[in-house]
Amino acid sequence: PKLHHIYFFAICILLISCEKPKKKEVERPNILYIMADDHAVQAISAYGHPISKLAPTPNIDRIAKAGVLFTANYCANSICGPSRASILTGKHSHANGFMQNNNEGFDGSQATLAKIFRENGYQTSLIGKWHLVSEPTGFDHWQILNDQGEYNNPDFVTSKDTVKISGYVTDIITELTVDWLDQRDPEKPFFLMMQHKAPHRSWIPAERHYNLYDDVEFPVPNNYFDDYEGRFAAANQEMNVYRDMFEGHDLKLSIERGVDSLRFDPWSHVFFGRMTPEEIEKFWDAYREKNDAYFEIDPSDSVSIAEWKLQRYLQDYLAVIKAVDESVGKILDYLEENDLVDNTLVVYTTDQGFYLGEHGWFDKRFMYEESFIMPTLMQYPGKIEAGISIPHLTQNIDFAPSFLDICGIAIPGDMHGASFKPLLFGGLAADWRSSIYYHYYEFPGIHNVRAHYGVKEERYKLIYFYKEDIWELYDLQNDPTEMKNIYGNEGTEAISERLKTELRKLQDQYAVPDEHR
Ligand code: SGN
Ligand code: CA
Repeated sequence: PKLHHIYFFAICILLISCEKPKKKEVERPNILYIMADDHAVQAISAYGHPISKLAPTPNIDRIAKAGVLFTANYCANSICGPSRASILTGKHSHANGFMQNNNEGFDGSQATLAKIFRENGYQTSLIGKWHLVSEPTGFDHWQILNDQGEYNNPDFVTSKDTVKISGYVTDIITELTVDWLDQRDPEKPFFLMMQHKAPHRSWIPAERHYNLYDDVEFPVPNNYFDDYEGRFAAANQEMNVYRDMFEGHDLKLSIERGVDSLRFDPWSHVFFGRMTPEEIEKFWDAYREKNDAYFEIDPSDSVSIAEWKLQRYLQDYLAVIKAVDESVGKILDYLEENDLVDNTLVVYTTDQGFYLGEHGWFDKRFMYEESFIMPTLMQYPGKIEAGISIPHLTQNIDFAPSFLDICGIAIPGDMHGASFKPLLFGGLAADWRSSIYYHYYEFPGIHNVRAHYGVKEERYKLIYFYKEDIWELYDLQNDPTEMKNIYGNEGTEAISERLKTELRKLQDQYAVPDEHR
């Protein structure tokens, strides 16, 4: 071939390669943040707990398969509003001002994830549970449940009005989310928070799941009949399944065999008060027979009664989660059908963990593992390797800086959290933190959990109930269910001293004011 032929071919190749449609830059991914309320790690099958094997969550697990499972992500304050405030601000409770559920409302004038995303050209949307009392700020679109929200025919609040929407809360939130995705501006990235009420108390399943787990017997935790020896606050809570659950409201028991009337239900306005007569009839058709089984138990057999109550609790709680899992499946399918998978960081998490009978409990609040840990899964194919797990100590205060970092947005200097982007993208993390700080404030309050703060390392956890001046120390390696408070035991003094120093160091680092130490 002559030289001018070679030139000709070279120019052709150059032109063809130039003409290739340029793939859109994937620098600014969308963030699809899915959060449940009170979803325990024990109830997500990707985490492998025995309970979840009997009630699997195949759709939530898809996220772990396609991406990452966080195995040591913890909240800063194990209760709804405070956890949400920490997520939005990247700060511990004392700094964002939302320290307990009962307060005047989140200070929406401070910097939040939604505001920062919006300022950086993102469309921002919030659908579902909010629970921060004041109106949301920083969202182009928001449609939220009223306070805790209701399971059946729930009210949805917007800046304009409050409207009752027919249907089951989890399904409605999913539909509203899909509707919003359909009408969004496809030219701009989005930051979307889809926040379920489920599986929050009082665990009312979707009608189609009323009988889902009737024939399943869930494992009873070894410490279901905990005697709380050596643990003052644990002994004084009011969140015991067999003592504190309301037999109507929570356990959905009938007053008598075959009688379609609930036992004690102090908040009927959120239960039958939200249902149509036909829906109430369907409820009884599903529960009448299984409620009758309760009357077969000898009332003086307190162990059998307690175990029956645990089974009912878990059957309902996990049936509620079934609809959440279906919701996640619908959303993931939507991303696939609309070519959004590669360009979207999907997050699945919850505001805090939950007890499924461990220590005899439901609810949360304590710094003990089950309520402290937050199940957290993320996918971002191409960027996050599929099927990995992150065992590092991360916290909900890290969400805001991490999401911003992943989207190439500068992290405000006053956020407490750190970006875990390097951990996600396979970078080195030699200098990642080795301890985390926790602080629960809401006392006095429902469930009677004393205020406390503490520090957790991989192996040891030190907790201080500061109003009572009581310390607890746990060795999670030898005592993973936190049954033995070894504080003050011979030979543990040096560990306690070291952890106290670490605790004060963290309080200094986060500038915890003296009044909260
Ligand atoms: C309600 C629940 C409590 C729960 C709090 C806080 N009772 O008061 O059991 O601890 O919410 O939950 S209920 O029967 O009315 O649901 S949180 O998730 O919002 O923090
Ligand atoms: Ca919650």
